[in-house]
Amino acid sequence: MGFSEKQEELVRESWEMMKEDIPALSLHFFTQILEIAPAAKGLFSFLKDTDEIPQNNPKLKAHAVKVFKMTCESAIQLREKGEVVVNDSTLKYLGSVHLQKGVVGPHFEVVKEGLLRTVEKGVGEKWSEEMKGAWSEAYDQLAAAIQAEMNKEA
Ligand code: HEM
Ligand code: ISQ
Repeated sequence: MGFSEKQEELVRESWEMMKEDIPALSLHFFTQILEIAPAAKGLFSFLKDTDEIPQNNPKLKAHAVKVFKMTCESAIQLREKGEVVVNDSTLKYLGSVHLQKGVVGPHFEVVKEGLLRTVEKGVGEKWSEEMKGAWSEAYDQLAAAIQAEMNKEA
């Protein structure tokens, strides 16, 4: 437990690198998720009715970026405060969106794996076990906060 300065730096640094290549990495993120859990496709409004993951879809990109940005913010909070405190109304909103879309616990592991593979692709040679650990921890804490809100509402 405890998130170090080094870990926060690893997450920040890798996200900075990834920002240069959002279109390709967003696509990669979704591709990984659907490879692991093909049925997840039906959850996303912009994927439901297509055979392929649409290239350069603004909604798809925006969604993928939000997940990365929030995980990055989660890392910063973990370092500063020792816990993830998403603004109350954001958390309530995210809890209800995911609940309503039919997202369940195991999906969070799928998205985590997809996220880690995407960071790995995005940073290339900079990838390390330490970086993986930092992203994992930041994601897990954020996912726990969202799931706690989902459980409250269910
Ligand atoms: C929507 C974040 C986990 C599926 C969203 C939105 C955000 C978000 C910001 C957009 C809400 C909006 O603007 O309307 C996150 C974060 C996650 C997470 C930070 C984990 C830490 C998951 C998981 C799944 C999932 C595990 C299941 C595969 C969805 C779906 C939508 C959504 C289906 C609605 C997309 C649409 O059709 O418009 N999520 N999410 N999310 N999320 Fe997540
Ligand atoms: C979860 N929630 C919203 C958007 C997403 C994009 C990619 C992977 C997972 C996601």
